[in-house]
Amino acid sequence: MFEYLPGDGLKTDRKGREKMSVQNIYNAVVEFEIEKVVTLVKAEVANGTDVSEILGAGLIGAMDEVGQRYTEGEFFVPEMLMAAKAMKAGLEVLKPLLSQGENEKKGTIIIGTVKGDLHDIGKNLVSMMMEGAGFEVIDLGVDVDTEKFLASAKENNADVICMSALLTTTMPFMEVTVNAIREQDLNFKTMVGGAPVSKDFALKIGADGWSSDAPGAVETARRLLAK
Ligand code: B1M
Repeated sequence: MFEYLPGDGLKTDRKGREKMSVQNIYNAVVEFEIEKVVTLVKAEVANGTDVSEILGAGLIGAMDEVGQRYTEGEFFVPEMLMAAKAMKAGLEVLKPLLSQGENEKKGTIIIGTVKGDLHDIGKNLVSMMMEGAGFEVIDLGVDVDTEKFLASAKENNADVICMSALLTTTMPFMEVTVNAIREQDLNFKTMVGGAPVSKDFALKIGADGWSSDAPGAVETARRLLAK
C-alpha cells in the first residue's frame, strides 16, 4: 500500500521510502518513451505491483494528462499518437495478466469502436478484461458501423454488442445501432462506454448497459447475461 506525501508529489511506501516507479511509467508515456514504458511495466509486474495500480495511476493517468495537454494547446495530434503508442506497448505487457482467468465460457461479446472513431485503447482494455472474465470476445476494431456490428452478432450468435466512443461526434452512432436492433426485433443486448458516454446518455438511447471503466464493463456484462 503506497501513499502520496502531501505537497511533494512523491510516492512513498509506509516506511517513507521513495516509490516513484508507477509515476515513472506515467512520465515515460507522457514523454513517448516506448521502450522505457515496456521495461518499467515489466519491472512493476515482477515487483508484484497491483495491475490496477499500474493501469490506473500509470498508463491511464498518463493518457488523461496527454488529453489535458492537447486541450491546453501544448500537445497536438502527433503527440497524442506517440503517447498512445507508448500506452499500447505497456498494455501489451499487461495483456496476459488481464486476459487470463476463468475458463468456463460466459457468453459471446461483440465489441468495437463506433463509426468515425479511431480511438481503441479503452476498447482494447475492455476486450482484454472481458476475455479474462471468461467471455468469448470478437473484436471488430475501430470505425465499426451498425451493419458490421449486426452481421457479426448474427454470425456468432452473440449475447452482447459492446460499443465504445471517445468523440462526442461519434456517440450518435450508438443510438443508430440500438434502434436497428429494436426495429429488426433482434435479441442482442447492448452496452455502451467511453470517456464522453454518460449513464444518462446510455439510458436516453435505450442501451441495456453502461460502464465508466473496463472492470465495470465486465460486471455489467455479467449482470446482463444473468437476466
Ligand atoms: Co483523441 N481525442 N482525437 N486521439 N484522444 C480525445 C478523446 C479528446 C478528449 C482529447 C481532448 O480534446 N482533450 C478529444 C475528444 C473531444 C470530444 O469529442 N469532446 C479528441 C480529439 C478531438 C481527437 C481528434 C478529433 C483530433 C484531431 O484530429 N483534430 C482525432 C479524432 C480521430 C478519430 O477518431 N476520427 C483524435 C485522434 C487521436 C489519436 C489517433 C491521435 C489518439 C488515439 C490513438 C488510439 O486510440 N489508438 C488519440 C488519443 C490518444 C486521445 C486521448 C489523449 C486519450 C484516449 C485514451 O486512449 N485514453 C483522449 C483524451 C482523454 O481521453 N483524456 C483524446 C485512455 C483509455 C484507457 O481511456 O478510452 O476513455 P478510454 O477508456 C476508458 C473508459 O472510457 C472505459 O474504459 C476505459 C478505462 O477502463 N471505456 C468503456 C472505453 N470504452 C468502453 C466501452 C464500454 C465500457 C467502458 O462498454 C462497451
